Parts: sequence; structure tokens; C-alpha cells
Amino acid sequence: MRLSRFFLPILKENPKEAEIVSHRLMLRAGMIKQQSAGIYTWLPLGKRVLDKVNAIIREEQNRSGAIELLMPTLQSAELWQESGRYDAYGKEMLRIKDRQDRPMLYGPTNEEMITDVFRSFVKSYKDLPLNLYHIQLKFRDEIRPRFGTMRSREFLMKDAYSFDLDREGAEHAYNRMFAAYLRTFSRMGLRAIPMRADTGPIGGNLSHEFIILADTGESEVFCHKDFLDFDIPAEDTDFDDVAGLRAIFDKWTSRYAATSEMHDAAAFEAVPEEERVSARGIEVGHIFYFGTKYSEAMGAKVQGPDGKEHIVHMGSYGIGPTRLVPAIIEASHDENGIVWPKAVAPFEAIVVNMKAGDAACDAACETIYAALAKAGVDTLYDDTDERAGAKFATADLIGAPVQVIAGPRAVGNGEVEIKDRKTGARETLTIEAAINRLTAAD
Ligand code: P5A
Repeated sequence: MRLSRFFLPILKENPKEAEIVSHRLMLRAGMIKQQSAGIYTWLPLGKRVLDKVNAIIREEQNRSGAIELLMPTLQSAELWQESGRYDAYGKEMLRIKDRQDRPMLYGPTNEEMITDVFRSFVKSYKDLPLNLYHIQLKFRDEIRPRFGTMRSREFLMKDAYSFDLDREGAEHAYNRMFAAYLRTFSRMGLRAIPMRADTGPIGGNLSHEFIILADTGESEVFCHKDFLDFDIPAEDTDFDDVAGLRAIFDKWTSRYAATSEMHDAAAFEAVPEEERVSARGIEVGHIFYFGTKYSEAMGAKVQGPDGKEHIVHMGSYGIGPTRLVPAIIEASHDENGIVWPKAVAPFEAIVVNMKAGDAACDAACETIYAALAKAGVDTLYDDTDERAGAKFATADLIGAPVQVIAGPRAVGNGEVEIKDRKTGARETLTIEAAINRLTAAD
């Protein structure tokens, strides 16, 4: 992508409304624009990151055996009357009437709708286990939307829903998602710690929130420091291996970890003082087992191997992609801007032409840009006629992991400079060596 043809509305001033660094950087880097309270446009740079986050989520959901579909954002109130949540959900639910005066709502979550999909088609235990997910916009009329897309009213959610014949099957489904979540967040450069949590309006009595430790987090959390070193499940994890997945779950729940709502001060104090972590955290995912809460109310049952009807056991599993983007920034930035982990970077590299219009600089940059494009390295080429200082500031702000800097002096020697955004380390290489470095497989 050539910057001269891209849409990157960078802000020069620090936005006053932003209280935390991720919100400030997302506005300054031209990633998002607020449209009304808690409702955002994702501008092209932000959309690129969001797409990469979603791609990782999708890969790990698919790997774990979940199947993607897409449900509508607008739902009929009738479904929610069946489960009893239409009245229970309260003011967070945006209620709308259509032209026939039928009550509708903008979905805050989809347990009812997926249960309706399930009961329409699935009649036999032979079709189980089943886990269906989508990545879809939700609306919750939060009383205090804040911190940009961290807590917004309209937000993206990956929500998965599992169906099993019995509790044992449902536990395996829960463990699948548990392991898939550990992998998902780790691939984004985050260490998410599963913590026992309150189930709130979703219901049931078993749930884990996946929490990233961050000073700006909204939740107060307590855990054992061992969580910082536990191994992440490997790429070749067998998601059908019941005992293997249970072992992962057991390991990752073997130490104290709880959010403030579930905190047991006495149990926490039993942990040796130097091993206690008491911090703030960002909830990036939340998984639930709620048994037959929805299936019972809505008549979702299958014929079992015994020929009898069984109410299915269900769980639901959420990740917030539009919250993950600022969470990644909270975890990875410096005073000059964002430092993207490669896996979610909007561009893997940026080529900075320090003197656009200079024939040698232009030629060097074009050669590098073409070679990187050919090798499939997602590159932004700053071909604008801004002054070099402003270009360096932009490159640092938007945080591509590698910068290729082409100035007249170096180019005169057939060389360019490579700068690592994270460490700031610089190296001068020939143009050919720079291309080889950037296109080498990791
Ligand atoms: C699980 C999937 C549920 O809604 N039903 C379907 C269950 N869980 S949850 O914890 O309420 O939400 C799941 C994740 O969505 C993100 N999230 C938000 N992101 C941005 N702004 C919000 N206002 C917001 N509310 C929830 C979180 O990542 C949460 O873990």
C-alpha cells in the first residue's frame, strides 16, 4: 500500500477525550472515529488490525472443531420471551419496534437465537457434539461507555455456542474452548489468565474470564504468579482428546485466580505473599457452562442412544475483538506510539522514503516495495512528500514492526537502514540484503 493512496487520518494533537493510552493512540493513529457515544467507525488502519485479530480467532475456533455461521443482529423479542430474558435483561438491551409495531431488539448476545437454530434442525444425539460460532456486532446500552472501543455500546463479539448430550460432553466442549482461548490470545502476544468469574445475565454457575493484566484494566483481579509462566497448548493439540484437554484445564485452574466478584480473601492469603499477584485486568474473553438453562426453556432436545429424549447441555464462549485491539496496545506501546506484535500488525513493514522525488531514493524504495509485495510481506510505502521528521513520527506512531529507511546518503552507497520498532536497533544493509532480511521466513 502506498501511503499517498491510503486513507490514514493521523491526528497531530493529543485528543483530550482519551483517558487511557490505547484510546489516545487509536485516535492519533487514525484507527477509529467516534460516531456517537460508544459507537465507532473502524478506519482503514484499524480495520486491518481488527481483520488480523479476527483471522487468528477464526483459525483457533476452527482448529478446536467449532463451525462458523452468521446470525442477524436484529432479533425478535419473542425468542427472548421464551427464555424469560426479555424482561430480565434490563436497560442494556436496545429495544426497537418495526413498522408492524412488532417488538425487536439489537442483540446483546445470541443464546436464544442459536438455541432456536439448533432446535429447528438437530433431533438426534448422532449430530452431537456441535459448536457453532460467529463474529458479529452486538449492542449493549452500557451506562458508561468509555476508553474508546474497550467498553463501547456497539462492539464486535466472537460468540460460540456448544451443544452436548450430557454434562460430561459439555465439560469437554468447555475445555476445548478453554484451550483454544489460551492459544488465541497467546498468538496475539498476550498472556491471558483464566479466572473464576461471576456469570451475570448469561447464567449458570461455571464461568472463566480471560484476563490480561494491565494498569488501566477495569477489573480488580487476584492470582498466583505461576500463571505468568504456564505453557500454552501447542499447535498440534488434539481437541478430541478428552483426557488431554482436561489436563490442560486442570493445570490452568490449579492455582488461585479470581476477579473481585468471586474473590476469596482467605484463599488468596493462603498463597505465600511473594507469589501473590494483585493487579488490574482487562477481560478479553468469557466462557460459560449453563447446562440446560436455555435448552429447557426453549425445548432444545435430542433423541439419545437410549431412544429417550434428552434436553441438551449448553455453553457459550465470548471474545471481544474490538476490545482486544486496545488491549494489545495497552500491552505493547512506548512513548512514540504503538509497537504491534507481528501477528496483528496492520503492516509488517513500512518503507520510509526520506526524500520523495529524489530519483535514487525513489528507485531504491520502489525496488524494495516491489520485492516485498512479491514475497507477500504486507508493506506500507511512505511515498509522500512530508518532511523526514514527520515521516519517522508517523512510522513510530502506527507501529509497523520493521522500518526500512531510505535516505539520499545511504542510497548513494546502495544501502538502506533497517530499524526494529520494538528495540529501536538500527542496521545499515545493502538494498539486496535488506530485501533478503525482510523476506526471510521466521
Ligand atoms: C458468551 C458469548 C457473553 O455475552 N454470550 C455469548 C456470552 N459473554 S460476555 O462476557 O458478556 O461478553 C463476551 C466478551 O465480549 C466483550 N465485551 C465487550 N467488548 C467491548 N465493549 C463492551 N461493552 C463489551 N461487553 C463485552 C468482552 O471481551 C467479553 O469478554
